[in-house]
Amino acid sequence: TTAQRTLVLVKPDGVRRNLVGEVLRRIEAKGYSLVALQLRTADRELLAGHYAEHEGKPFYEPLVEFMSSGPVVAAVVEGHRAIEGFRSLAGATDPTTAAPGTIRGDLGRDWGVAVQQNLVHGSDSPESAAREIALWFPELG
Ligand code: DAT
Ligand code: MG
Repeated sequence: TTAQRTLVLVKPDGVRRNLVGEVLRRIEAKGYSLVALQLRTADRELLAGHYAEHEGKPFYEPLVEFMSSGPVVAAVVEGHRAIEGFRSLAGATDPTTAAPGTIRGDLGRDWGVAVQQNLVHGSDSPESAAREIALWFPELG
């Protein structure tokens, strides 16, 4: 089967800027379905698990600080090749170079804020997706 599940986050900047509906609209317009959805402020323990691959990097501390600064929307999104497909909807990590038409390219701001404030997260592989879904939605496991 080609159906995949991916873990999507609308980061605290997206929630603060009232862009949750816009992000979910783009996901649904693409034809993906929501399997699970929650609004929640993540604690450092959850974020340490989520961003384990980045531990020790210079941007790790500010990233965890930012990600715990307010509520995020966490979603499990399902559809045909949804892992790669949502990464494509999101655009490149840096909003400056993210292509127009993408979430980060259209809506991301990089003036006066750090690059971690790039609105959304999407799992980058089937292994990451399984790990991240288990962290954020243990009841789905
Ligand atoms: P992505 O979110 O596109 O998968 P990533 O996994 O490489 O990017 O990094 C996770 C987050 O960390 C990213 O969304 C923003 C932040 N980040 C990445 N590289 C950074 C850097 N060089 N400086 C500051 N923040 C960075
Ligand atoms: Mg990543």
